[in-house]
Amino acid sequence: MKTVLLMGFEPFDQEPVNPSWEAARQLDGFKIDQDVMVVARELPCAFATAGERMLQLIDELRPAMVIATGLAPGRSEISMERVAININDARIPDNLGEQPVDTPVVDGGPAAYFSTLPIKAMVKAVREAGIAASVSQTAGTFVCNQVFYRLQHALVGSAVRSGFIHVPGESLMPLSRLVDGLRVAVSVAWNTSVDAVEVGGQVS
Ligand code: PCA
Repeated sequence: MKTVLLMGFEPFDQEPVNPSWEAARQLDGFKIDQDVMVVARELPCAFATAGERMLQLIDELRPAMVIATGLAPGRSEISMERVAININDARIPDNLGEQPVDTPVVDGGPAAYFSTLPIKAMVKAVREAGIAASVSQTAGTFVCNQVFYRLQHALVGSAVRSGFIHVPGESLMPLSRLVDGLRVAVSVAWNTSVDAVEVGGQVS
């Protein structure tokens, strides 16, 4: 049995729940096909511990694909992130009270990494399921971007594809729709080796 590791975050910024983990946990044990299963795990929302926990999970579970998810409270669409950047710039303290400003995620690392997931195919499939989705050109500069960058840094050059999905707050997308959308996104990510070419992007 192969594993697709799907991660979500604990609550942060005084919110009682984080829909990224609430949705991911509902997909724990979901079989994408006969020999591929989703394993869901929760990450702490702290610069000092989130990346370490993620690397531990990869070590322990030896996943064939890794998808991290996090909450982007103001967004109304499921966002397939294109790029992780090598900068921490926290607007608020994390759950351990740390608030790094303009520090690198990885000292001496490249400026950025691209997702190795088929993000356009994922957006297309989620939209076809009637659920709002888009490609996002920034995962921010808080803990989610840090985890995304460290994930891509750890797996660069490996056969294990990986990436990040930001999810809307619960007032903008009910949890059941989010679970449906993530299920589609994860399945399509696994089953698509060459990304679709779809017009998108932003002029500015
Ligand atoms: N969202 C935050 C961190 C944890 C989460 O769910 C972010 O976008 O960085």
